[in-house]
Amino acid sequence: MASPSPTTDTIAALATPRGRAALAVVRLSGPQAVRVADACLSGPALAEAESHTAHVGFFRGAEGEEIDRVVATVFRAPRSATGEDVVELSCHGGDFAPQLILERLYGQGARPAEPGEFTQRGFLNGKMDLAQAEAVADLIDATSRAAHRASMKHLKGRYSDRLAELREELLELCAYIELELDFSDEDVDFADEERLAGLLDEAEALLADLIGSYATGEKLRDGVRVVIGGRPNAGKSTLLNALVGDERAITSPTPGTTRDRLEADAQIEGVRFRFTDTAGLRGAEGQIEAEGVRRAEEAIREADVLLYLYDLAEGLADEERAFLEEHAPGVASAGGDAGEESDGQATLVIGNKADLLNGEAPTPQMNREAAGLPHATLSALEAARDTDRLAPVTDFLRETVAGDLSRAEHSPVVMNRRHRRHLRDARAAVRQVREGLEGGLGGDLLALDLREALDEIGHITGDVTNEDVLDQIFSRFCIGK
Ligand SMILES: Nc1nc2c(ncn2[C@@H]2O[C@H](COP(=O)(O)OP(=O)(O)OP(=O)(O)O)[C@@H](O)[C@H]2O)c(=O)[nH]1
Ligand SMILES: [Mg+2]
Repeated sequence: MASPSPTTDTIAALATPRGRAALAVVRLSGPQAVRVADACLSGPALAEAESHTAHVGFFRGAEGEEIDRVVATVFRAPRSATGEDVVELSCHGGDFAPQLILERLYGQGARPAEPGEFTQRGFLNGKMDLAQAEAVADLIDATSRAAHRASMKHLKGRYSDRLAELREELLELCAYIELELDFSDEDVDFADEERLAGLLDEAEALLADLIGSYATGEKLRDGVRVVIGGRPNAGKSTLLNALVGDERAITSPTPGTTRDRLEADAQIEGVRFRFTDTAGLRGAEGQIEAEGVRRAEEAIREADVLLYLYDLAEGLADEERAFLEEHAPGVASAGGDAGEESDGQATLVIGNKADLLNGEAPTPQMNREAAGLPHATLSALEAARDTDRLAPVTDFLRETVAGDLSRAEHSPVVMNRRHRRHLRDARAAVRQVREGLEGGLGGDLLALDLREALDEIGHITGDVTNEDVLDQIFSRFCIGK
């Protein structure tokens, strides 16, 4: 994006999607917003209008012809979303009125807004910090109720509050080190060192908590990746179809029907689950099949959750049990763990085709075969017709995100990779302070590392930033936002 000059340019854009609709909204922001709108409107004189008032009038073309009847709402600087004068024109939707209106506004001196430019101006004018501005984009991009809820919380500033808390903590440390102590001095009071170590612990704990929350944030933002694995003919594709309520995958009694990964989505409890059906795992016979198996294994490695299917009548083969032990160490993580790297793969072993057992309960031997992992019996075929029968699977899936949902409800979760990077760098800097302290480093050097940690936090909130980064962030937005 060209470098913004919010004090001079007036920008205009359509804030609603193009195409057939009852209404559309065209936004104007900048010092000339009111003048430009007034030049095109007959009826109200916005120049005299008070802030936060709405006015009905005709929007006219260059020749004075009527283009549309609109409602113009005026927001005066600084009490607007951008902090500048803003006029919002509600016009009729469709392909023509909004475009004609925009062209006329451009003719009067407004220029087309870049993606995210309205929000960027709001940020530059102190209306919100960068983390909140990014939450606006997340809110628009949300593909599930859970993601929407989490971004809404960020927008309301709860995440920014937590970052402010962290900043305070680091500033206190800085002050302590810079002003009060010289740790290279032999006579440093033991109590002072204790206090400093305590402050470092608190800062590190706050950072660890935020960094650890990214695993949850990622699941809420992109969905939980669930892979359906198992041998050929186990009923994987049948289960996928049942889970998404649609005949997405081809099923057939011929083993080896599915050759490639196939993805389909479903929402459970407001969370998006992204299911991947895979080729059956077996010693491959041909090149295509070998590639299918390779892709299946890759999908299994990448997933948050593995649903491993086998045919109850056949039981689990030795190599399957070995596979399960290797790929799923039994860490049925609920995702609520604060540790960063400990998010193991939740695995449910499913004995399928229970309908063929003629009502016989699965034998203890079958349960033993689950390699110590959670186990359920199912008839994917019947579940496809009657979704209530999917309960053993959907209950398990619900359980795997229960920790994430409760975490997102009670504390801020990091949903942004850029933020995680800065948080990790901040943690590295704090760790360096601790090492420096142990190595008897002088206070001025320790303070340098702390300043670096503070800078990293500043990059998230936008207190420390540069134009390129801002451009990159705001270019993710839609035009008109
Ligand atoms: N009776 C019964 N048949 C089932 C059940 N689940 C799947 N089947 C049948 O088993 C056969 C194989 O099912 P698929 O879903 O294609 O199996 P798959 O695991 O995807 O097989 P590949 O793609 O070849 O690896 C089909 O004929 C299904 O109708 C079940 O619960 N009960
Ligand atoms: Mg299949």
